[in-house]
Amino acid sequence: MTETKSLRVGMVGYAFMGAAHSHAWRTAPRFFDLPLAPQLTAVAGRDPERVAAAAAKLGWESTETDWRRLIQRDDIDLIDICAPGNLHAEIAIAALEAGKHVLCEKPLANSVSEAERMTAVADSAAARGVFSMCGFSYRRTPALSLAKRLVDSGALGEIRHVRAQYLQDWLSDANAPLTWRLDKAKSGSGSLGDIGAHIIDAAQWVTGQNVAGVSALLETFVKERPIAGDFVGLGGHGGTSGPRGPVTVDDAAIFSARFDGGAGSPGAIGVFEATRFALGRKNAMRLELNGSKASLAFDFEDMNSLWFYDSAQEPNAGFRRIQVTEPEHPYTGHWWPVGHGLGYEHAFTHQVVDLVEAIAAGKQPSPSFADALQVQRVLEAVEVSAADESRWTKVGGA
Ligand code: SOE
Repeated sequence: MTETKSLRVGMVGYAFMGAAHSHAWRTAPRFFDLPLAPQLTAVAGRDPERVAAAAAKLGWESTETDWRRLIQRDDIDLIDICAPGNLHAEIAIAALEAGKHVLCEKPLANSVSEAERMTAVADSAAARGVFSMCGFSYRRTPALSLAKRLVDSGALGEIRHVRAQYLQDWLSDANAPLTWRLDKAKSGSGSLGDIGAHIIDAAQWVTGQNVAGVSALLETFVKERPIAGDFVGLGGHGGTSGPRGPVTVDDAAIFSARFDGGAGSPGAIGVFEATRFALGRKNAMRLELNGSKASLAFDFEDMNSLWFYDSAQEPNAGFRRIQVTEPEHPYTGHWWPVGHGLGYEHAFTHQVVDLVEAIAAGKQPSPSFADALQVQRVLEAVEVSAADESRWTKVGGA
C-alpha cells in the first residue's frame, strides 16, 4: 500500500476562524479521500501560553510565537492565515515567496493596493506550482454550490435581479466590546468587509458576473464602545462604566449595483445589505436571483434548502424547496445518509477538500487572489461612493 503524501500546515491565528479552519483540516481527510494528508504541524500566535492552550485544544502538534518563524520552517508546506486583515498582505507575500502555498481568510486585504501586490506575487508563485486561495467559504455551502450549478446550466435564463443580504445582530448592544473588527487599522472596514465581502463574492461567483458600479451608504450607529481588554470573540458585553474608545469602521453597508453581464448578455442589477445590527438575525447570509426563466433563493439560516421557482412549472405554483442533502448534490454524498443535514463548519471542510485537491493536481484553486482582488475593488468603490453622497462609482479595473 502506498502512503498518502502529507500536506504540512502552519496556521497563523487561533480564534474563531482558527478554530473553524482547525476543525476543517482535521475533518476533511476523515470524510473525503484526499490526495494529500493534511497534517496540523504548527500554529502561531504572539502569546506563548495562549497559543500552547489553543494548540492543545485544536489539535496542533507544535507552536510558534512569531509567524515569520513558521514561514521559515522547512517542515511546513502551506500557511493558513486566520489573523486580522492588516497582517494578510505581509504574511501571504512572505509565505508565497518562501515557496509555501497559502490559504488566506477574507477579505483578502485591507486595501486594493495590498490586494494587488498579493495577487501579483500569487500569480508568479502559481507559475512555479505554489498556490493560493482566499477563504470565501460560503461558496462551499452545498445549496449555494447547487445555485451556481443551476445558473451555469442556463436554468435561470438571463439574470435580471440580484438581491444579497448578510444580516447578523452581534453588535446591536451598544456595550459590546471594541474588538479588532471595529478598528479600521486592523480590519480595513466593518460590516462591509467582514460580511459584505462574502455576499459580493457569492453574488459574483453564482451569477458569473462582476459588479461594475455602485451607489452606496455606510453608517456607524454606535460611535464609541468599551475597550476590549482581554476579550476576544464576537459580541459580548463590555460593561458601562469603564473606558471607551472610538469605532472607526462602518456598522452597516447598503448599496445598489450594476453587474457587467456575460458574453453578449446584459448585466443584472443588484441590491446589497450587510449589517451586524439586524436584531434577531444571526447568520442570515441570503442570495436571491430572478432570471428570465426562473428564480432561486437561499438563506444560510435555512442552509440545507435552496428555493427554486421555475416559470415552466404549473403557473403560480410558488417556490419549491430543494432539500440539498442528497448524494447528487455538491459535497453532501460524503456526509450523513437520508437527509440528516449539514452546518456552518462543513463549508470550511469543503474548502480544505477543494484546496488540497487543486494543490495535488497542480491547478489554481478557486477563489484565487485575483478573484478576491475583484471583491476588494467593489469594497473600495462602496467606500468611495458612500464618502461622496452615494455618487455612482465605477469599480476600478472593471
Ligand atoms: C463575523 O461577522 C463572522 O465571523 C465573519 O467574520 C465570518 O467570515 C462569517 O463566516 C461569520 O461571521
